[in-house]
Amino acid sequence: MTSRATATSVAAGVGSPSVRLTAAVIIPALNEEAVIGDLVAEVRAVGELADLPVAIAAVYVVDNGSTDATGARAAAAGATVVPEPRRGYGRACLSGALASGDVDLLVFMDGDRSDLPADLPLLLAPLLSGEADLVVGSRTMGRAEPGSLTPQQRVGNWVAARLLRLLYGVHLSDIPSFRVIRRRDLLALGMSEMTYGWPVEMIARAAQHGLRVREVSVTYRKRAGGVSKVSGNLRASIRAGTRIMGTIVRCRCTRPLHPHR
Ligand SMILES: Nc1nc2c(ncn2[C@@H]2O[C@H](COP(=O)(O)OP(=O)(O)OP(=O)(O)O)[C@@H](O)[C@H]2O)c(=O)[nH]1
Ligand SMILES: [Mg+2]
Repeated sequence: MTSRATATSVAAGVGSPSVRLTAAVIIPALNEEAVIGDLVAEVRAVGELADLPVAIAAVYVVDNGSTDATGARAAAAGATVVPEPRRGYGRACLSGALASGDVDLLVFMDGDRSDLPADLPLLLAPLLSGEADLVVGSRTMGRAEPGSLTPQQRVGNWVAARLLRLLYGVHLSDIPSFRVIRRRDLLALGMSEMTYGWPVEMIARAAQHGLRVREVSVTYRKRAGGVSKVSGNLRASIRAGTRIMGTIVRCRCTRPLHPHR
């Protein structure tokens, strides 16, 4: 892991190959003790790659009120644990973003080890070359392992992506968990959605702010352990789907909150 002190940190330098930007990886986690240690180790291994174009300053696991050993296992694997007892996927992501301090980029990925940290360079490339401001990893365009996405997830994500295209002109094939954005851009979006609407709010608000949203193909793995909280549960899936669609429409009709600092 490269410390921030050893990396040149110039936020305005995105697009300049001579500047090595810093990144914080933020992992929201609720009862993921079975997999969180391995995931943090994978992220740290990617951080050690000599040719990684950014310096990973820290890995933040936001422990969202877990009742198992998620926090302890994340810490043992080398993550900085951010306690966020108020439940909600979006709330956990925002707490991680606010805790991350003065880094250039924020990387978000799920805590169930479905996203592949080794794909990080693919997500970074369009942002570092100056072609994009928010990059998301499409699982449907890439390689989703059999069983990693349920049919209802695929249909729901497709509908959400069409709605985003219709209302915001953003062309995406998926609403994924793996994302990269400049920290200052994220905080300027004034994010307010605290549950599963967070990813679509990020995309909608980014489009409203004139940020360029791009997707790249990534690999998506089947949850390696622990209990499925959303996609494997019909009621939770309907609740999440309703929240996601409602957020897309709400963002079209309302102004964002004041920027976070
Ligand atoms: N459900 C839920 N997940 C949370 C919460 N806070 C953080 N998370 C984490 O958010 C990530 C996404 O949730 P998942 O349970 O993987 O949702 P999913 O990928 O749609 O479905 P499954 O993987 O089948 O459970 C995981 O890392 C969770 O541990 C929360 O309040 N509720
Ligand atoms: Mg999952």
